[in-house]
Amino acid sequence: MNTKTLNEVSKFLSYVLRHEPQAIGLNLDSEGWADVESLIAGAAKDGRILDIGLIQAVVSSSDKKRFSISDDGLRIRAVQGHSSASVSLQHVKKEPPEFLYHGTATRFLESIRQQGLIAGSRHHVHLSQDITTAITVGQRYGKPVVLKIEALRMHLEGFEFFQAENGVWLTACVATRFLNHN
Ligand code: HQG
Repeated sequence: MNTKTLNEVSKFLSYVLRHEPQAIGLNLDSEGWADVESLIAGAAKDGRILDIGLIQAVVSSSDKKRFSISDDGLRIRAVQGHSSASVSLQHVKKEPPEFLYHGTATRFLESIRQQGLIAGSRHHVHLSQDITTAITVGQRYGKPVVLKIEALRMHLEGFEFFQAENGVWLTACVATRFLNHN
């Protein structure tokens, strides 16, 4: 299976499993799970031919382990990144390391300095444990800049942190007093 096809299907799965399941008449439960058969049927109505082999190939080749398939093989979900209101995934609460990183674009800095980091349309602000990942994330929106977050101090002050199945750190928002330029 070529990389272009895998990337394209991965983007489609991110779209329907994180943001717009109704675009193909799909239902997600509150933990984000969708029936694989319904996903294949919904995609087909949209003119997109998927099969279980292709879906499994996308799941197993995802560099960020974006998706997981249930043990019985019948259901699939995105492990983080949702904006869909019907989903409220119960991520594992965890004590963060001393620092976490957030990659963004320089053009957002002024607003971030005023408001802190906000989740926007997603359910959480996304943070990473390493600077390299943060740079890649920031590059998606322009000239990247990495912010260093005093995660442990936030945690000690009562802010909750979660870690998604794929290692991405999540929190509701980050106030400016916890933010530094790396
Ligand atoms: C910015 C990818 C102005 C924030 C990645 C970001 C991640 C503000 C953008 C995951 C702001 C939101 C999520 C404020 C935050 N003013 N801009 N107050 N607060 N922002 O895509 O974190 O490849 O929703 O810095 O790897 O970039 O899709 O979030 O630039 O884990 O699996 O608003 O998406 O994963 O952008 O990325 P996003 P994100 P996937």
